[in-house]
Amino acid sequence: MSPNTATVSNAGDINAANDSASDLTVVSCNYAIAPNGQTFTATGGTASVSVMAASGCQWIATSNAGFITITSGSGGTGDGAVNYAVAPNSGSDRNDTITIAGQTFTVTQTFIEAQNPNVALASNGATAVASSVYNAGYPATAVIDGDHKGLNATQGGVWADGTPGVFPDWVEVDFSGSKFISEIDVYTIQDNYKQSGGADFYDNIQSIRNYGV
Ligand SMILES: [Ca+2]
Ligand SMILES: [Ca+2]
Repeated sequence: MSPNTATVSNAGDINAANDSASDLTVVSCNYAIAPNGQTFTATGGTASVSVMAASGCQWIATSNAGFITITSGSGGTGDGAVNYAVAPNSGSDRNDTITIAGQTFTVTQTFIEAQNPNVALASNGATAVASSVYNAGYPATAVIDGDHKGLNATQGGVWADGTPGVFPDWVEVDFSGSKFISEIDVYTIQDNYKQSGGADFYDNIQSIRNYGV
């Protein structure tokens, strides 16, 4: 039978004149799903979609992406549910679909880096400049080397300004593009660093007092 045609007949009736039909009802299957989409974090997870259909109306569900797996309910008749799983996302933000009973269900998944990177590291693309430097042993780049266990830069230590007693001084770190910042840690001279044969350094008087983003 053509999808566009409904035919009723009585092939066993030798008297065609007796065939009759007072009325004819043809049920068309309409489908709906709820919700129409869902967002997942980078860790992924599982969820369910409800399918609403009249009794006797068949439907199927097909994932259109490798990271979306239908775990149960890949097809049914009448009302039903599709359960699916979304894999962890270690790449970039992504979205794709499941086709359910001819409807489009959209899965959106964000990407969050597995670790919280220190975006103020030269190795992560940061750069640093300062208002002045004490000498080449205390460059601005000392604050983006990831090491705060010493005094001068060769020890992993500090930036120091070149204008003693004159304020303000500043050091600026620029990240490699826009970043979401959740935490800022400022390290000063290693706690009460004692210079061999020289002056002691106390971080309560030699430290950055203010910072901002
Ligand atoms: Ca350092
Ligand atoms: Ca100064």
